[in-house]
Amino acid sequence: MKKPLTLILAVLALLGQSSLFAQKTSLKDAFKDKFLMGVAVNRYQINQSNKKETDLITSQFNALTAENDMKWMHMHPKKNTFNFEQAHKLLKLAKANNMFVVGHTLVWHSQLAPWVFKTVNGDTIDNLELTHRIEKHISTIVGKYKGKIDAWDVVNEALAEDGSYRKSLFFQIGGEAFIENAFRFAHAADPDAELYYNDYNLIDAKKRDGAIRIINSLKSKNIKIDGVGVQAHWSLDEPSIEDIETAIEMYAQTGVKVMFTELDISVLPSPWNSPTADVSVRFENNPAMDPYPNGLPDSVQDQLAKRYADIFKLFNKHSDKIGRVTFWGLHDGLSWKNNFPIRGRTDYTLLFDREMKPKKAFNAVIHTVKD
Ligand code: 9MR
Repeated sequence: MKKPLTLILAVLALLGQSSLFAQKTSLKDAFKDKFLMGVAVNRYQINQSNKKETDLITSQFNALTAENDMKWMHMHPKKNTFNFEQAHKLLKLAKANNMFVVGHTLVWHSQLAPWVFKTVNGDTIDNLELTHRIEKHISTIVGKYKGKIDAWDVVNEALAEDGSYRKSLFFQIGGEAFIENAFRFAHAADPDAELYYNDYNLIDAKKRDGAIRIINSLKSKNIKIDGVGVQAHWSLDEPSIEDIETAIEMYAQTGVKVMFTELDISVLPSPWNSPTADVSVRFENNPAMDPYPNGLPDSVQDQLAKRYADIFKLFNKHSDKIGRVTFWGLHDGLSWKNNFPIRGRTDYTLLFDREMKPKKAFNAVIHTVKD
């Protein structure tokens, strides 16, 4: 009689421990031997306006990215005006909590300042002037944080969906050399900072091959690039685990680290065939496109948890190639997906709900390490 009872008690204790494990373990601790776990923070969070949010950020994550505040329009709004206030505050929060800091982002066609491509007369600048402006932007900002900001998304979204260069004004004026210039200037300003190329849809074969072309081209010219940032704005079924795995392996073969830099999983119907992050495209809202305004049904909650678990199982398998996984927002209420590609919807993209409570997906992610 004694033995079975002891066994039952032991099993019960184990079961209890396993669910307690998920509740008590933080993401950063659970994945400490795998990769960094990061989060994108908004202005209020950088300002530490809400203690509950600050506590969640610092207890769960060990890497920080500014969701908006370090983009060109904020840091360099006029030709001779730089604004360092928010970046300083971000660093303060990060350093006080031993967190890795990613500078997002140096050269991007979006959230730019209107003066960047214009002469004082309103004409479009030439390549030489563009190169000077990119150099000043990068050397001033990266130089200011030399030895403090650990890594930079040097160039963001320079590719079109077919893998060719996006026809942004950076490309139209500067040609493909604007990319290598940006990496050169960043390296010169802080030789120790990690430098990344960052983009969305980087699992799709054509765009993936475009990114590999950029990485190989930089490497062939001896220009430092340390990582590729796969943004990872994904859905419940796209991209497939197989395609994500192929991309991880192919990127790793070029010799760079793979980073998942803006992870979120939308559970809402998409007006497109494939997920994207091109913020210039928007659609009208209607009830069919916004099916869960009052809460997520359990069945979809389960699907989301399973999708997250499948993704993290794959990440764990390839943790030798992955440097960091960053979630694009702290909790569902703050996800940019509530307003994109349709404004005013209710999405459930992240691991914490609108009350900042861990969702099933959180436990599922933690359990991929434990199991
Ligand atoms: O999450 C950001 C959102 O608050 C901004 O309105 C938007 C404007 O372009 O940028 C979002 O972040 C983007 C990131 O900087 C680059 N990759 C795509 C992200 C989602 O648009």
